[in-house]
Amino acid sequence: MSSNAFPFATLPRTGNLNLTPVTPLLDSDRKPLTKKETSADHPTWCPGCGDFSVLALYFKLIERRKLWHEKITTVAGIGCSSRFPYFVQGHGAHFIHGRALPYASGVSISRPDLHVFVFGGDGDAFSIGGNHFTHTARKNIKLTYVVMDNQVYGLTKNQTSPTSPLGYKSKTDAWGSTDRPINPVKQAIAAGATFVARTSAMSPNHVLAMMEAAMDHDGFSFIQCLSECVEFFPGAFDGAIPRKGGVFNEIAKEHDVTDEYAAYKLADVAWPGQFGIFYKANRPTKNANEAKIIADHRAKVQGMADWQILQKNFDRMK
Ligand SMILES: Cc1ncc(C[n+]2csc(CCOP(=O)(O)OP(=O)(O)O)c2C)c(N)n1
Ligand code: SF4
Ligand SMILES: [Mg+2]
Repeated sequence: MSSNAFPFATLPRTGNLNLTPVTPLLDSDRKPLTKKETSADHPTWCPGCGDFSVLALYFKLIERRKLWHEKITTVAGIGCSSRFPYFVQGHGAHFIHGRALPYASGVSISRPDLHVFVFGGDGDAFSIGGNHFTHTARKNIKLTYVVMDNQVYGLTKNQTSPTSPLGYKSKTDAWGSTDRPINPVKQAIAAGATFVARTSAMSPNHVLAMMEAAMDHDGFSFIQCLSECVEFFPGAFDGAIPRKGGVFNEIAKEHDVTDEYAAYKLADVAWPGQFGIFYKANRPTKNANEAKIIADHRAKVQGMADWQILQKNFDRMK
């Protein structure tokens, strides 16, 4: 056949195409990624923003847990905190405001080899995304959701959020908020989340411990992480920062994390409250349930062509 039949084959090569076979690298031979290899764009947060600390600890988690670029999956909605995926070198998506969880659920169910991390803010999670939070929790989708709670809408420059305290003055509540704030930990437990924890960006070792425990949990793991907005709500969490005269009360070792009612009660302790794992339960994930339905169905139609499967379904509907 003349080369004219395949004109594209005669095009000059622009790249350096190396066709020498390469020996696949074994995971055991790969080195953990360093912060330098994991960081992407320079974060655009205000100097001193609590979100820097959460990002640094995510890099640390990636290094400790030997997640390589092709396994890193970082999803977020919209907000200052939700800019997170831009700063991480790996798979990621900056999705629609409040809709990070449905998107991440699809990734989680279709790619069981990945652990999906979702980062976002209190507005993204509990205002516009409030319904998705409830349903992702009750469905027990396997992923880790870290809400960087600064008790304000930061990106849009100071509106009252669902976690802003009573009396908080903002552009939407010039005379102080009169709306009772939600308690994210209580909300998560009530919605059916199977791992519920609280931490603070000002306690780095604690954040890392919570993220590691969340990652190891087979189900929906939720972490409320207090993260100060130094621009619009400075000093919001001083009461939980020991070097500022506050107290960081870790949950007592005796607390039974499988006791839902005890967890709920503990979550209700007045500000600055308690920090650590409130609740943890083993329940089947939607990932496992869906995988079983698919496997059972595949077993029933084994050996059949696609059109035969379709015909069978049509016949059943007659
Ligand atoms: C559908 C839609 N509604 C409203 C907005 C405007 N908006 C962008 S971020 C945001 C709130 C962000 O607050 P939060 O989730 O607490 O994140 P933070 O900036 O505080 O980290 C709002 C209302 C939007 N982008 N899309
Ligand atoms: S506005 Fe607040 S939340 Fe946003 S980057 Fe600045 S300090 Fe952080
Ligand atoms: Mg916020």
